[in-house]
Amino acid sequence: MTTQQGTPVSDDQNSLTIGPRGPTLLEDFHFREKIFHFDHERIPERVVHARGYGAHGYFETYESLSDLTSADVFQRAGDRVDAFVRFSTVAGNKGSPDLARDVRGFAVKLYTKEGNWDIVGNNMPVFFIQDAIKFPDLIHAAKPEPDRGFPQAQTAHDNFWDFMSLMPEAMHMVMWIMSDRAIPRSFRFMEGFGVHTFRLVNAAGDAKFVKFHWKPKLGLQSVMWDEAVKINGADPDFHRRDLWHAIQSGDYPEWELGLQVFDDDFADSFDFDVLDATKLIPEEDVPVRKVGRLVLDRMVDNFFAETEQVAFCTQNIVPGVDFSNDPLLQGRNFSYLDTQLKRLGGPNFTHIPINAPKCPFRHFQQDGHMAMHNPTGRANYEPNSWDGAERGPREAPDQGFRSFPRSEQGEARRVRPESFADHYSQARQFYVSQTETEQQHIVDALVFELSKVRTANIRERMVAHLLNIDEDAARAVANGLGIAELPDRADPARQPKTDLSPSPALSILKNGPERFSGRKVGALVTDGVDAKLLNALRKALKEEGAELAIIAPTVGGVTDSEGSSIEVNEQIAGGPSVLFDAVAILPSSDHAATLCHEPAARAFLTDAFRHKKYIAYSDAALDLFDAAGLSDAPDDGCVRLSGKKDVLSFIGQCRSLRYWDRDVS
Ligand code: HDE
Repeated sequence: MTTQQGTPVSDDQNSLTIGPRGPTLLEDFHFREKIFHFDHERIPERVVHARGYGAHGYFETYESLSDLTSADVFQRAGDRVDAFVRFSTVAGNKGSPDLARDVRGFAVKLYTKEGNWDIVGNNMPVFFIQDAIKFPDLIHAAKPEPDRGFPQAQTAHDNFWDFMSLMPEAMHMVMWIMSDRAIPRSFRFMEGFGVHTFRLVNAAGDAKFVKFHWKPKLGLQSVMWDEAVKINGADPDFHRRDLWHAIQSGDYPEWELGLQVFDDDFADSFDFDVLDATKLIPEEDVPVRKVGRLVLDRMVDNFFAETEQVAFCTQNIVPGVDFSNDPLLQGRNFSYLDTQLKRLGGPNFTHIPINAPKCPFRHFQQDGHMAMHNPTGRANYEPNSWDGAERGPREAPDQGFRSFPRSEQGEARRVRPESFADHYSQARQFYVSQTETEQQHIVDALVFELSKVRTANIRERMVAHLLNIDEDAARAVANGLGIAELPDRADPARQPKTDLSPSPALSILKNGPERFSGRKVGALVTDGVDAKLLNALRKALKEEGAELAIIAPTVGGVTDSEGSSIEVNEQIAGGPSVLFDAVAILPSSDHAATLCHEPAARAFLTDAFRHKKYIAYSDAALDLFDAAGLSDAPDDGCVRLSGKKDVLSFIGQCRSLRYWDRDVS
């Protein structure tokens, strides 16, 4: 061990004092340096998206897109560039739980040969507001109320819904955040969206509009709200642990990059303005073309150095990509550079390895706090008349980034475009595109959140907006809130369209996985567990690409029916069923009573049942069903395991993730 200066350290246990009990000496430079450094370990957390988790990987292009864009990353099939991704929640602070009802950030940095390209997206394709000038208000309203400092990582409070109810433009996004999209099962099972319309520009200078999509290979999956609440208690790091575990065990998560490409004609004919970030373009109207894949295959070496210090900036684009006039995007292009200065403390944050380009870079920018790369040689300006190495870099008119030469004109005014005035049509389209189960979840979420709102007026204003979206939903929410008389419908700036076709791509349940891979079964076992059955289950899950976790009365291990010792992953109280996608209840007949007397074991089963999970069980488990008050429970979503065939049919069922038809009333 040395000091930061490299001086060898002889004693790191005791500070330097006069005599064994005397005062500490100022000359103890080792102590002074150690404490000084510790005192300065923190940097400001991100003002939004503070809680996040990052991983490394690569992006691979499927085919040349040179007809569409000159971006180097898309020129050659099979080309790979390094990538870094940070997933996040928005409202909570750095220590907030992973399963907050919230939008998830999906920020991707591609280290291309022509510079870093950041696609700083979310897991929802639309946003709350149309103009960046409202962003501070939105975030202030969502974060803890300033006088009391709570609630943390929750939108279920008066300030948030007060603001929402006064912002009709937010209604589409309200439907998204009240849907199961806001409580994903894992980062691995969620989509990402660039949200804004961007441009792709080819070598000839022809431009098309584009929207970016990330499609998870494992399909979409979310949890239920009651599970989310319980997961937050049982494992507040559920999402980061999931990503860590998947990557460490070699099960690398993968997303495909999809492009929705369209031209001015489509933009002009589309029902909504493509510059309005509260609108999406249904995939049924403009299909998503898959052009490459993103694979995450390496965790960071150090969380702070990489995940905390990574600086995403929407303005980091590369030749062949350009912005649109979306006013939200334009505002972000200002904000991200600004925020990095505050967070990372100086203008040289690109010198931090995670932010540095991996391609050669040369410029005349110099000095400043913590400067690591300064120009070498004599010239630090251009033009200059020096030769050779002293001359320094020069601009490259042919290869360098050129903004798409669009023409703009008009008066400088503060005005919201007329074409942004429809606030309800796509909110309705989203709602009617959901399955009945998903619609019920949206209604339940609205009732839950608005029931936390103390001001009756605010609750009513929200119902007044819902009446413009779907009358049945509005009535159901009003009922849930105990509003006897429906308020008048909110006065819309433009009459909503009620005839937009449903878009199946907007539903999670219509876009689930084909297999159970990447998921986990929790098996609740006791001593004497049927060895053959457990092995068959473990083997079949492995073949499916899924995992088995063993939950038992003690963590010290259990002995199976053949006398072998089985490693236990969780003690019952620490491994509730909310942590698993499906469960197996496999006590031996000699020890079933132990489970029946254990409240956590009964809760394991009742929760799995209530959360509509597939449940495999052995004969002896029926005692636990009785003890849990579920004597009549075994239904078509419960599979009695007596041999290998049953194991396979259980896994076959698990592929549909939940038994939504279960009646839990
Ligand atoms: Fe952000 N956003 N944002 N945002 N955002 C930040 O930049 C901002 C918006 C998004 O993992 C901040 O580095 C404004 C939309 C992600 O490090 C800040 C507006 C979308 C992340 C900022 C928006 C996003 C951020 C805070 C309204 C989806 C986390 C820390 C115009 C398309 C990136 C930071 C990471 C972070 C500003 C709206 C996504 C303050 C002004 C829309 C994923 O610059």
